[in-house]
Amino acid sequence: MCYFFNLKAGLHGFFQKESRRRRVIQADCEMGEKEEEYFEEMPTETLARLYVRQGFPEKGLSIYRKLRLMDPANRELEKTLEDLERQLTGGTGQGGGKTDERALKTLENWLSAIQDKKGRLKMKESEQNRVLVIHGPNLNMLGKREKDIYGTATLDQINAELVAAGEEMGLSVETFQSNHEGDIVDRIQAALEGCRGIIINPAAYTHTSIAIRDALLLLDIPVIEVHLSNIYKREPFRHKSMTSAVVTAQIAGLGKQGYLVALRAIAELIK
Ligand code: CA2
Repeated sequence: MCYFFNLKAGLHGFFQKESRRRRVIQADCEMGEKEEEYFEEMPTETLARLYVRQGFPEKGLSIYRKLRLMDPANRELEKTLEDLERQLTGGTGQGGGKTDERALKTLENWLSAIQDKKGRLKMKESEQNRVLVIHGPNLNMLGKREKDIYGTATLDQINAELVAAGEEMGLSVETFQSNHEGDIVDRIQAALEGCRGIIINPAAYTHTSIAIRDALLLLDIPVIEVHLSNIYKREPFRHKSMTSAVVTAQIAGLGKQGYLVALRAIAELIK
């Protein structure tokens, strides 16, 4: 009796193993891989995990696929397989693509991650390098009147050039124009918060404003005074600047180029 049961159990085991082996072979054939491989290598989750961990995810994937065919109701296995396929195909969920297509996709993902990171770093860098450009009274009329003295470019054009040049230099350029002395003082005071440099054309206030001079004295960042015209070649009342003695440097007579020279100088000074 005992022998009979042992024999029955043995046969049962043999048939179970055999049918499992057949399913493996069938899985193998379905995937177009070689039959012999599976006699050498019995697919188990441990083996699949090992392959993935050791840096052979494709091998691991192939074993997981076979395991799924053998145990299609295993939800956990299904999920592991999906995750691995997603990793290998860069999130497309297609597991059957060619290896080089997958490699390309992975490289593309890496590249876009690197580009994102680079963009964020560049943004951070320029956010940290804020430079303020202040234009005093009547400069909003540039390019509209007195073109022979101040040039043909409008204030908007000058500002756009400065913003673009700033981007090239890793600077975030903010521009501000006001016809009111107190507003200019307020803006200079606000620059105490995180601004790395100032370019200022105080226009007519150059020759009169002790308030702007005092405000500039509060700062310990590079400040460059710019004038479109050469004020020393003009009427005597323009020869005196209230601000020149409290700024880092003064540029006069280069037209709109003077602002770009000043920006380059600030970029160098804050490096
Ligand atoms: O040369 C400069 O940049 C000045 O700062 C310009 C001031 C002037 O008072 C300074 O002495 C030198 C004047 C800016 C007035 O801008 C205008 C632009 C177009 C039309 C009329 C005025």
